[in-house]
Amino acid sequence: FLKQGSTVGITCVPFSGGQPKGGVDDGPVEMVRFGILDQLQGMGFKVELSAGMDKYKTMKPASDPPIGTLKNARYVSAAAKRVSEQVREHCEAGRIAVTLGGDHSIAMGTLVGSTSVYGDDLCVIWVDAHTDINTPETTESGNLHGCPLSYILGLCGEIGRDQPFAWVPSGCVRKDRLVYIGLRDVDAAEKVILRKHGIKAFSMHDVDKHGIGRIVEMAMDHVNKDRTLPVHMSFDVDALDPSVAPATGTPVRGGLTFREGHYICEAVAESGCLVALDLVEVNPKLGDPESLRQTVAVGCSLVRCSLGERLL
Ligand code: 5AB
Ligand code: MN
Ligand code: MN
Ligand code: MN
Repeated sequence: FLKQGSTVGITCVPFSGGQPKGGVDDGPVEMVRFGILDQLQGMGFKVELSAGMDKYKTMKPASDPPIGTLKNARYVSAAAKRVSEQVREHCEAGRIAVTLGGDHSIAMGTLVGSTSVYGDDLCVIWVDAHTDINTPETTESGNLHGCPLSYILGLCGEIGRDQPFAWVPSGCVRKDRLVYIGLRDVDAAEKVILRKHGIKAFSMHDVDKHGIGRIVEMAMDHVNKDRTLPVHMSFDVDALDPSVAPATGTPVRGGLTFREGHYICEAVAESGCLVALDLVEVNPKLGDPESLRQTVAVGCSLVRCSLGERLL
């Protein structure tokens, strides 16, 4: 994994269709402008960038009426399908697949891409204030960035398995290979889903109680006891406290500190198991220029740490 591959495959996904706020589609370009590609090259990686990032903006179908409460379902599906192909190519070539979002609905694509190569060995560490596990039946907002995991784990009812998402191999990630860190805003219906399926989750309460070092160890022990399986980390920047990452669409108070967020990334890098990373929900249009700079900078720094940048 991280040790063997020295090439990082980056997929920029300027996409905001999984939620209502414009601007999150500018996340990737701002991170590139901030220098993430050069920074990774500076760390000694060869960097391969997926082609055609502008194409995402042109994929919006002429007509995309709601399916149940789901908004932009066809648009999200088309974008996520393309993401899945780009991530699969990187994984097939043995590159570490880094996807810069965009809203979190694109994780439907990144996880289909990584599991299509690594199969159900793949472990998922989902760092987020939210669980993003609403089904098309339970989502109240109808925003698909709150739903990707229900599709991936195969928890959707009929609406989810039907078009336009029939291409998603439902159940491609095993429920016992998913673990959450950072939760503090979970919908009632999502709590029922977690309990029903016994999905392992560490909330901010658990982080306060045990400390981040212990939490990451427990999370890894749950999904990857021997530290031999491939890991896909999906990092929603809103896992961080809004004082650390203010420019994001659904901020929630009481999040991870700057160091706690970085510690997770450093520990995952140290495990040597990382094969794919998503960094999503950076929205440069929300807040003043300083909030923007701070959030983009922290996003880039989380990516570098996940790929092994060391303090000493
Ligand atoms: B994010 C909420 N649960 O379904 C919903 O930012 C929020 O990718 C989802 O974690 C937040 O709309 C999605 C209320
Ligand atoms: Mn979130
Ligand atoms: Mn999320
Ligand atoms: Mn969010």
